[in-house]
Order: sequence, then structure tokens, then C-alpha cells
Amino acid sequence: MVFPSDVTALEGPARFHWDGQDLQAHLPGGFTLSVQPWSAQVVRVVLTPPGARPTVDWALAAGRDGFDRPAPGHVEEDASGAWLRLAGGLEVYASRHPPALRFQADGHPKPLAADDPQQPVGVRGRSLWLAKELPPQARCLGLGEKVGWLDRRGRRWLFWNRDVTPHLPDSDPLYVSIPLLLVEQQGCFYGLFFPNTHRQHLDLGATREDRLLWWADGGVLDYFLIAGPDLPRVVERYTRLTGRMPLPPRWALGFHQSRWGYRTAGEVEEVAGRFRELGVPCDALYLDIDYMDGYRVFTWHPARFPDPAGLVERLHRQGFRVVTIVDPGVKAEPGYRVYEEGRLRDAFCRDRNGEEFRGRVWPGTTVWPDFARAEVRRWWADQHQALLAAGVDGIWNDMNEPANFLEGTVTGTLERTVVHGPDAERPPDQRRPAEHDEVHNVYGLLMSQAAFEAQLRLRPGRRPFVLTRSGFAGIQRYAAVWTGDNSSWWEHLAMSIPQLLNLGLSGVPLVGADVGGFSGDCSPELLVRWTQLGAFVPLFRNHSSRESRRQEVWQFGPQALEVCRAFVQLRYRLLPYLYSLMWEAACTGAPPMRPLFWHYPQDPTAYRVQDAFLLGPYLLVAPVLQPQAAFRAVYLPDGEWVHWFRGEPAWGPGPAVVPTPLEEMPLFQRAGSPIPMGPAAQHTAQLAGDGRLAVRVALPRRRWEGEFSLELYEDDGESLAYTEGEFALRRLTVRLEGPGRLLVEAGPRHGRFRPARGAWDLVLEGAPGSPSGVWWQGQAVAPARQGLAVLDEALRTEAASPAWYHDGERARVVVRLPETPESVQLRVEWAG
Ligand code: MIG
Repeated sequence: MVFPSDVTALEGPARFHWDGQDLQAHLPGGFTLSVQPWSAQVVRVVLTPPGARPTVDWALAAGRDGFDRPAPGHVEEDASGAWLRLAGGLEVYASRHPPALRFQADGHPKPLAADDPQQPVGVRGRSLWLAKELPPQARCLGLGEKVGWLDRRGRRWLFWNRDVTPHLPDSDPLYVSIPLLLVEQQGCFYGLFFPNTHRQHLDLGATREDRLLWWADGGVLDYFLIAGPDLPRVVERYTRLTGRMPLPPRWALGFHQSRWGYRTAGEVEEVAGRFRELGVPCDALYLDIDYMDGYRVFTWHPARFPDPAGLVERLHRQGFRVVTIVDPGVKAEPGYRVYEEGRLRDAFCRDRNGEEFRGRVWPGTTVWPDFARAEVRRWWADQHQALLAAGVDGIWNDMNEPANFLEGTVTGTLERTVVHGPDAERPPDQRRPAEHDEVHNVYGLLMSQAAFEAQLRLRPGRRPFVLTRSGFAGIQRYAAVWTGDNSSWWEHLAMSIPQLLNLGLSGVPLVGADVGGFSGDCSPELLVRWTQLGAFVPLFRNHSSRESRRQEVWQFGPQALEVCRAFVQLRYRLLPYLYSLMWEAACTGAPPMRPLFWHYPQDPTAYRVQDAFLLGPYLLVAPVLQPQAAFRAVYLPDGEWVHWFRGEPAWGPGPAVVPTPLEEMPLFQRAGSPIPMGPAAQHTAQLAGDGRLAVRVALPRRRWEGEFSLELYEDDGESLAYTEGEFALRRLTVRLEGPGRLLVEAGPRHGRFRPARGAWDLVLEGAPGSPSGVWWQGQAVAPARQGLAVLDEALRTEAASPAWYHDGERARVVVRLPETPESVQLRVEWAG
């Protein structure tokens, strides 16, 4: 038996009903089972106990109507059960005794996500149980932000947002709950997504090795089965369901500096000044809780931050954006405007007896807005005017699990008796009051929604930026996520890779961990290695606690500064690549930071790599994760890979041993692949009106075969005009046609945005010599007499015709090409 002995297994139905849309059955005891096809590849299964109410779909971006075209299906029934067959997609088999489901889909090992054949579903008090088979070889990925390794199997996980530090190997849960499980079997993937917002549990082979157990402390048994078979398609479908990240402003991809402990405006300006003085690129400065007056949200401290607008303006002039923290706890203090206004509007949570629910956070006695009500979200959004009017560029939502310090609140959050809602933005059958148990996990999501909508509404025309600590499935629609209070430990540097990878696979592409670690004192070496990793992570923010030593890159001596600066600079040069990947994420949900098996699903070793990752398809990032490392092993998937800094080739599949001096990190470019790069910049505002572009191709030494392409996406980086066609999109393709033969194609430029450049460079690294021929649109091109300085000159002027130059010393060929909207072709050959 798979369920604990106090769980009662449910009996099967006498009959199934098919109404042409859903397959339904009534189970003894008043339970209803419904199998709802949302598309040919996505099926929702809901088991409802008598009298229970449906899930409030806060996680979902759209209802069933808005999801996809429904697949026509038909049902056959016999004595054993019923088959639902969806045209061109899933097949669902529902057995009668017991009521077990299993699924089949093309390309998948069969069956998939099969219920336990003896005890598929059960009940214990308010909690429903589900048991599914977990084949011995299946891997378990996803689950959003959790500690541990890439494969989640063998553990029991809890979904209940929690403010917790330190993050130990068994610390579960953390701040964010994303009940999306991705199961891999023989290179095929499917997803199980549980949108129930109550406290949920997932046992992935811990109790019984070959079983998955799910149960929730309330609500209905509710899941989406998402077929693949490949991982990108599962993520694509999951993010169609829960929504995708809107394209962030380009500055969000720059380097960010934060610290809990910048106590005065002067201190912040000093930090800003240091960045520019030392030439360390930086785009954003964060104001932690000390900017507030007595930790009252939406206030500024009159003495320490006397002129917020002036401060922000001066920082803007130096090219910094400013992000202010906003906590949900409102000081319960008569006379404090936000509190008084909120009370007048009845905005704060009440307990079951109708009393204002009070707790304690930074400002002292605190009340919490009820974000589960649309009108409260709107009111809260309005409060952001106090920050946006001063010119603040982004909002940082912290403590939104929500965290409560009050002694005696064992759970560290609101009491279960707190009543929320109803949410007027939900469909009528979901518009009802709910206890905290049901709302807890989405509290941070709904708060982030308010912060996001505040920016759209109060600062129209510009892309919002929200960074949140807490969230639920769907958080990517509103916010970037950072992984909270990590520590300055090498272990946390290493852990951040599987943690961020799984967050990305769980639909949240704009993620990062505090670079250098939040708690504890960072060492120079750790800061360098963490900055090297951070340079390739979507959200690149150095942040630390007031209890720890100062952590800006210049606090650790000249060598640390120099190496960190070089990596931050490299990050900025890679922005065209990263930005294109973010655009892809916004379109398809594909995270920029990918586990190796995203691109190499047929390689069994790729699944075992969690100390390295791919940034997009072509950069293999293998950070140094241990102190004093002289070498590290890097697993290279199939193909030829070129060391970014050393130019040395290596061939996969197989391991390489790579030297790791402090100033270097093992970073490989897939030979033949195009990496679009921009100019060095101190901040991204310098890139407005500067579209200089160099496409870097590392030439193969041996494997002159294969085709490598990338969609290059560009726009103004800031406004919403891209949604109306103000973007430039073109496909770059490099074809290796045989030894010494290369064809580069830039497809037609789509969109109305005109990149600010007259020409662009193709930089061929590792050239075997001077090319024997270069042809542009079929016409031979003669070499330029003088060298072409990469990206440094002339690029802003129109280049009417192409030119090229061989730099023998650097083993590099630079080809300068006119920027035109038409599709162009360049051929380069080396004889012999
Ligand atoms: O109780 O605002 O995770 O990033 O610096 C600590 C102070 C509250 C926790 C956040 C951290 C932030 C800190 N906050």
C-alpha cells in the first residue's frame, strides 16, 4: 500500500460521462473527478470532495478559453474504464476500479504519469492524496526555488512560502513555491503542475522509491499534465498556462549593486561615484529599508534622505537606476498616512473575528494589506507614487511570504484565521473570501502584481521592473526573483547553479542569487569567483547584509577589483546576446540559463552536470566553485568548443581539465556559433543611440561542420514601443561547409526599429591564416589595407561596401559589413 494507513483510498465511479468537452465521473462519497482537455497536449485533472470549491487560479495567466484551441476528442468506454482520445495529442485512460488515470502521448515512453494502479487517490480529513508511478530511471526537475541538487528525486518537498536563513542542505521550503514538476525519462519530458495554492507536499520517491505522492492541506486535487516530449515544449506550454516574463528593460540586465546598510543619501552617492571613478560598469543601485522613515513604507527618511528626487536625479545623470525596497508590513500607527488611508478603505487583513490582524516586522506593530482583493492591490499600487514621483526606476518586494517576527506566531507568518478576498478580478465562481492557508502562497505574487501595475499605470510607456523574494507559479508575469538570504559560503556559490537552473525551468527566467552572498563575510577569492559566475546569470546583483563586511568589488584589494571589473565589462559586451535570449524567454519561456540537457537531451552525461550551464545555446559556463582551484573538470557536450580566453579548442562529448587562474573562468563558445556583442559601456544608457555590434565566431580547428543560428533581437531597451513593432529582429546563421569554408547569413531585418549603426563587424577568432577569398553577396571583396579596429571606430558611419582585415598576431579576421535591412550573405574561405 502506498498511502499512509490513515489515508482512505477512494473507490471508483459506476460510470463516466462525456459531454463532448470534459470526461466526468462521480465517485462514491460525493467526490467528482473531471478530466478537462485544455489543448491536445495539456489536460487538467480535478478531483473535488463534496462541497469543496474550485482552485482560485491566481497562478494562471488566462482561463481555459484564452489558453489554446481545444482539441476535438472522443471517448470509448468498456467494463474496465474509459479512453479519452484527443485529436493529434494525448490519450487518457481512466480505469473504473480503482479510479486511476494514465496518459499516453506520441514520442513518450508509455504510459506517462500513470496513477498507482491500486491506490491512485485518497482522502484524509481536508487533504486529498494522489499517488503516481515514478519509474526507476525517471529524473525529477523543476519545483522552482529550492535548495539541493538539480534532480529533486528522493526527497519530500513542501510548498509553503517561508522567510528562512541560513539555507542549509535540508532547508525546505524557501520563499517561493512553484509546484511544477518536470519528469524526464529517456530524454523525454512531461510536466505535472499543481495550481492549488494551499500548503502542498510532494514526495518524489522518498517514502517509496517508485512512487510520487502528492497531498495538500486544503482545496481540491488539481493538476495539469503537460506533454512534451521535449523539454523546451513542456516549458513553452507551462508558460503559456502561467504566463511569461514581459521583456525587461535592458538596464535590468546590467550590473546591480545593493547593500542593507547604505544608510544615507550621501553614502549611496559615494558608492555611485566609486563605480564611475573605478570604471566598473553598473546600472542599478538599490535602497534597502534604511531609506524609509522608521521603516514606514512609502516614506523617505527626512534627515538621511532629505531630497529623494534630487538624489535620484543626480544618480540618473551618472547613468544609475534606482530601485527601492517595499515591504508589505504597514506600521500600525495612528496618524501615519498609509495606515490611516488603508484603514479607511478597509485594506488590511482581518482575523476571523473581524479584528485587524496585527503582527510585528521592521516598523514595529504591523498590519498587512489584503492583496487578494483587486481594490487593495490598486490602492497599494497608488502608494508607489511616493517613490515613482521621486524618479525611482524599480521596486524591490521583500518580506512578502509574508514574514512576521511576532514571537508566538510559530509559523512566522499570518495566522491561519486571517480572512482574505474576495478578488473582484477573478471569475465569479472564484470570487470568494479565503483563509490565509489558501492565500499565503500567492501573497507575494499578488503584491508583485500591484507593484508591476503601479509602474505601468503611474509611469506609462516604460517597462516595469519588480524584484521579489516571494512568489508562486506565474510570478514571472510580474517580477524577477532573487533567492533571498544566502550566505557567503562556497557551498552557496555552488548551490546557486542548480537552484537558478530549476527556477528557470519553472518558468522564471530573470533570476539571480546575491553575488558574494548575503550573510557573513565574503573573501576576496569568493567574491571574484561569484562575480565571474554572476556575469552569466540573468540577474546580476551584488547584495549583502548590514552585519557583514562591505562587499562592493573594490573592498577586496586591487587584484579582486581588476578581475571583477573585467568580468562585469564582459557581461556588458555580451548584452546583445543576453538581451536576445531574454526576448526569446519572453516569447517562449525558454530560460537564458539552461542545464546542458536543454540542448543535448540525448546525452546521458548532460543530465549529471550541475556545476556548469549553458547561457543560451552557445556559451558553456563552468564557474570555479572551490577556493584555490588550480584546475577544474568541465564536461563538454558533443561538438567542438573553444575556450573564450585561451582560444584553445576542446572536443566533446567528454571531460576536459581546464586551468583556473583567478583572472579566468572556464568559458567555452561552441565553435562556429555566432555571439552578438556590443561595445564596452559603463551603463546601458550609454547604449541608447549606439548600436555597435560585433558578431563573434570562434572558428573550429577540426570540425568544420554544422549550422549555428541565433535570432538577434534589438530595440530601444526601455519603452513599450516594441509591442507595436519598434524592434529589429534578424536571424544570424553560420554554416560550416567543410574544412576552411564558412558561410555567414544575416536574414532580413524584421520590425521597424533601426539599430544605430551604419555597419557591423563579423569577428572570426582562431583564423587559420589570411582567407584565400571573401565574397559579399557573391562578389569578391579585397582586403583592407589598414587594420580594422574592432568596434572602436567608423562603425557609426555608413559603410557602403564591406571590408576585411586579417590580424595575424591575434589569429583573427574582422569583416566590416554594411547594415542593411535585406538579407545578406558572406562567404569566407581558406585554401588548403
Ligand atoms: O529581515 O531589508 O532578504 O535582502 O537586505 C531582513 C533587509 C529583511 C531580507 C532580504 C534582504 C534585505 C533585508 N531583508
